Amino acid sequence: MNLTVTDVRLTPILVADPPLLNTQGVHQPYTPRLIVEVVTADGITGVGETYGDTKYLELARPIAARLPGRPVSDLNGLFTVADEVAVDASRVSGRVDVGGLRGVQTADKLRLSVVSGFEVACLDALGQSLGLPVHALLGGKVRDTVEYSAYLFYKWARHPEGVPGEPDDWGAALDPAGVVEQARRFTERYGFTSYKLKGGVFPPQEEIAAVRALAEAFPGRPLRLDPNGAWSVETSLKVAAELGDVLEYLEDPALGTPAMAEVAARTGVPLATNMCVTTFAEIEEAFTRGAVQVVLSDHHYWGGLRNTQHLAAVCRTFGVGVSMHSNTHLGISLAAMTHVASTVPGLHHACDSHYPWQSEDVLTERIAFHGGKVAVSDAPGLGVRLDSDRLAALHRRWLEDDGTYRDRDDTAAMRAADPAWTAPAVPRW
Ligand code: GKR
Ligand code: MG
Repeated sequence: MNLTVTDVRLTPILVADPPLLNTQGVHQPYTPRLIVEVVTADGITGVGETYGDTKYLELARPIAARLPGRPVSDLNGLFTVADEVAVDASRVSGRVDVGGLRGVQTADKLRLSVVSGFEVACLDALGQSLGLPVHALLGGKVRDTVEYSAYLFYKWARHPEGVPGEPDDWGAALDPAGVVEQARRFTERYGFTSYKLKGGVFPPQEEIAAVRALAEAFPGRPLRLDPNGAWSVETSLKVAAELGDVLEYLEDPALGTPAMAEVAARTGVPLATNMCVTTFAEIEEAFTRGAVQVVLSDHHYWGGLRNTQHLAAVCRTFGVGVSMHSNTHLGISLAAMTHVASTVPGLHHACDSHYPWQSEDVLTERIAFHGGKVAVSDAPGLGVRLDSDRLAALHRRWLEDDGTYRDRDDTAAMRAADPAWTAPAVPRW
């Protein structure tokens, strides 16, 4: 067996995304993703997926160039290689990360997000070489299925007039009835039994009404509301008081650890985050101040599957829960999320996934949800196969794009409908 990397292919693509609303604006009709292929001397190809915006691509290229000749098993070496690559200062200084949802952009956060795509591809190649599933390389699964929640969004029926985009059959969801209807469809199509509503779009009373309507339609089911830090401490406390009896947790009601700590100190409703704990350096303050009760990992920005396991271990040590949130992603990332989630003990909350919103994928077979769960694959590697024709078609879309969609910008996308739109000041309410 020869585990030496002989080739690395990077393919940026644009994938169709519906007009989902969030506090920043609306999803673009096409979202950039980067597909990573790592080829070994034995001709085995491992696949990974991460953000595909220009700043990630710029960093992925020099890292890819340094991998041939190294073994795919050298996962720690990926971090060393990434550290050797300089990050263009203009990509990080004074910029906010991931549409403003992950604090200030730093060179380290950029590097970790890129490393995650290579780590997953190397694990896939290594698993295929050894005849072992990725979960076995991570120490073994402790469950056979991973539960996901329906990820509900306020949504327009279609992208704004004059904007290209693929049609979808989800319809609009702009009020409590629309949200409940969307949740019903999620349940019918995928069997989800817990629900997360992306908030921060409408005034809190309207979003409270939507969660109440969900509680009536699905009594006893776990519900979450995530306004991405759009509320003040006082507003967060009012929402917690009004919805405390039906919420599993409130996700990032207020922005930043100090505000979250204040909310946490004055409510019994658990708080979850994927915004104020996004790096290992942010853990100490958040945990010692009791700011969060659940950390939602995202293996892309935590630097991969093994770092997600490390995060889970730290959370366990401090009695803080762990689960996962998601961003627009395809099946390779869902497979990776499922493998790592299967290895995490004490996963008490369903992970969320954007995958049902993605009508397109680069796999030969879509990953299926049954009863809201994904079965953990025991096939070697991730257990997925790349469809090279689909990959080429989505790459062609990226090549033909004039640059409008190569960098995700929900605020700019909203301006197509409302030219005066600017991302609202936080807190908005
Ligand atoms: O896709 O609109 C979105 C989400 O708001 C995403 O960007 C967030 O990162 O889903 C994420 C979250 O849980 O905050
Ligand atoms: Mg969130």
